[in-house]
Order: sequence, then structure tokens, then C-alpha cells
Amino acid sequence: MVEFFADVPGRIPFGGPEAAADLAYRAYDPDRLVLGKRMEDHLRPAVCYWHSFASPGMDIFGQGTFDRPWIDPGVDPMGAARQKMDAAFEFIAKLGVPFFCFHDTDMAPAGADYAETKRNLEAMVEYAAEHMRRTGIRLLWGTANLFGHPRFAAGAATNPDPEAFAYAAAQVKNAIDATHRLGGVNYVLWGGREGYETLLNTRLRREAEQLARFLTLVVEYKHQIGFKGAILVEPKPQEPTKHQYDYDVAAVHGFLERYGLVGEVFVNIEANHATLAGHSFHHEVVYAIDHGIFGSIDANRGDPQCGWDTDQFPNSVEEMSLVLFEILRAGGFTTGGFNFDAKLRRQSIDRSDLFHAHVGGLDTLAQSLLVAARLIEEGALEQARDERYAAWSGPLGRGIIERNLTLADLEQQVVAGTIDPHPVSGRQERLENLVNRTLWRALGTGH
Ligand code: XUL
Ligand code: CO
Repeated sequence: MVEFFADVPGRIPFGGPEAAADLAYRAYDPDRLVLGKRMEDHLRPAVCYWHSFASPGMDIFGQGTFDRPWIDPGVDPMGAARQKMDAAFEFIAKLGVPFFCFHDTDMAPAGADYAETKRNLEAMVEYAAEHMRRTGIRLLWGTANLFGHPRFAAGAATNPDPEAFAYAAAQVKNAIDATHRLGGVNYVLWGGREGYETLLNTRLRREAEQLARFLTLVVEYKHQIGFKGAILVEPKPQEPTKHQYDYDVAAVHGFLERYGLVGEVFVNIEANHATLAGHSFHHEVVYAIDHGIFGSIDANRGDPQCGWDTDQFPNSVEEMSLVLFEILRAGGFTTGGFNFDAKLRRQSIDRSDLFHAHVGGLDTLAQSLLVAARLIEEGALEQARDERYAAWSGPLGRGIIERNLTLADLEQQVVAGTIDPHPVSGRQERLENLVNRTLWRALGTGH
């Protein structure tokens, strides 16, 4: 097998905070125990196939800039797919990450018709199985690309043409089979075209029903074949369509409740999708956890000045620590993990740039994990939240929630003067300082 990333001779070492080499982990030490569990088992990091290996680095104004020889139109498509996969597994193994994620179209080229496309994917899945056996790398999730081809321009499940729905169904069945074959622990659906460009040509309710039918078919198929992984929907408010139905975690939760899919379908939350929806990443994670639909994370970041999905590698320990705090408090990932759905900037054309990007992202996750673990151990945030709601455990709070007090009863108590609320401080700045102090202590820059 030809070595593609020859500039990086072997596995990236853990060098500790003072490591001299550029390409060494400062914080990510897979076997280090944090709250009694290995760092790698907390974070379950994954490399994504699409941005790192399938994309030539184009943007809407310019062609590809990356050095990805398998994308050359002159190469035999299946040979190129194998070369791409060899490079992908070489990269993931050198990075020392346990998981990867893929779309059907990342892995195998389209054939002349559906039957050939299906055979191509099946062949590449067997090739991937061999790489996985050799390296021990596992599959976090698979998915189907239902947004790139012109047949899906008006939607996949939500297309006005049932033939587009049927084609998407075939493709998803095939991608679930591939995920199942490779022992994937989740299957993701991201509805990039499940939305509208204009309401002038759109029947909202009909499209919602089609989407619900599609998801129900996916869940039924999962059980039919005995796939044990979780089905995850990835919310995103817009881009490429003007409005996407899986707008944010709250919209997805309402949809799942309406169509009886809670308990069967969970969410894959992407940081940059959260900010596009006008939320913080922290908000989306808490919303999912508190409503019992938290599944997995697509780790990346947006640009505060750009209004689109820039998919940069995560680099804010401040933001990620709070996210990890919530995940740890909730008991950690079950099937999920942190997939780097992040891409290099178009000018990052050295082969080693892909390593720098992922090493930085992993160190950010690891450092954030250490901060989050301290926040858990110190307990002050949890205690402040408990204190804030403590009165709800008293007779009035329980009476209201357990439904034996009516509006009239409550008015009577207010009239009698037994109820007289006294505002207390929300302590926001104190809590912000508390988080910062923990962060500085964990980063070794404070006392
Ligand atoms: C698009 C996006 C996708 C999904 C998988 O914004 O995040 O890459 O993660 O289709
Ligand atoms: Co994503």
C-alpha cells in the first residue's frame, strides 16, 4: 500500500503540555483516566470521510485546491475509491482515533445505474471491513447523501414526486445495510434538501407527513434487520435550502413527539448548525439531554462574522467545556461520540495540515473534558441549580406540579397573604466567574 501521508511517519504521540514537536498531543491522552473512565471512551472521537478525503477543497467561487490524487477525473473510479480509502485509514490510524463516519457517496463512486452503484458500495464496504479488521478502527455512523444529486433538488423524503421518495428509500436501505455490515453504532439522517426554497410552491403539512413516513420506514427497517445502532437526525436550520424542517433540536423533538418516534430517534447535534439557528451549541446539547433525545455530536465551529456553515475545527475550550459538562452530568455518551465534521481552509494545502487540524480539535476536546470533570467534582454549579429550584420540593411546589392546586386555590392563597414571592439573585456573574476559575485552574494558569 502506498503511503500517502509520508511526512508524518507514525502515530501522533502524546507529548504533554510542554511537548516540543508541533505534531504531538498536549492534552489528548487516550488511556488517561478521567472520573474513572478512559479519555478515549469519554470522547469517542471520529474522523469524517467527506471533508477530509472526498472534497477537493472547492468553494462556490473556486475549484478545488487540495492535493487529493484520487479525485482526478482521469483515474478509474473504483481504483480511486480504494486509493482514497487507503489514505483515509492511514490517516485515521496515524492520528490514533478510534472511529470514522461516512456517506455512501464518499466511499463508492456512482455507477451507470442504481444496480451498479449498489455493487460499487458493497465492494467498497468489504474493502473497508478489511481495513477496519487490520487497524481496529470502528464505525461511529454511516449515512446516505440525499442532497447532492439533481434528483433530490426538490427534497428526498419531502419531494413532491413519490419516485424521488422511493429512490431515497432505496439508497437509505442500502446505506443502513452498509452501516450494519461494518458494525456501525449509529445511523444518521441529515435532511439538507428536506425543506423549501419558497412557500409559493410548498405544502408544509404534506411534506411533514412524507418525512414522518420516511423516518418510520427507517425505524421499521432497523428493527427488521436487527441493527442495534441508534437512528439520529441531524438538525440544521438552513443551507442549502432556505428553510429546513429539522431546524433545531426543539423542532426535531416536536416532530418526533407528533409522529410517535421519541425513544426510536435521537439527535446528532452539530455546533455550527446550532449557531446558524441562532442558538448556542450549549443550548442545543442541554435541550436534547433534557428531552431525552441526545445522541451524538458533530464537532466543529462557525465564524462569528460569517453567516454560513464554515465547518472549522473546534478550538474553544471555553465553549466545549460547558458542552462536555452537560454530557458528563447526563452520564456520558452511549452510542454517540464526537465526529469532526470539520474541514480545512481552502489554503491549507499541505498534507500535514489535516493532522494539525485534527490534533488541535482533539486537544480542545481533551482539555475541555478535564475542565468539565473538575466542574463535576467541585459540584458548585449543580448545587447552585439545586438551590435555585429548591422550593419546588416544598408543599406549594409539589401541590402545583402534582395538579391538586387549581388557579382558584392559588388565588385564595395569594389573597390570604400566605404567598408573597421575594426575588433572589440569579447569580449569573458569580457562576460565570466560578466556571472561569475552574477553567483557569484546569489549564494551569490560575490558583
Ligand atoms: C452538513 C452536515 C453533513 C452531515 C451528514 O452541514 O453537517 O455533513 O453531518 O450528512
Ligand atoms: Co454534520
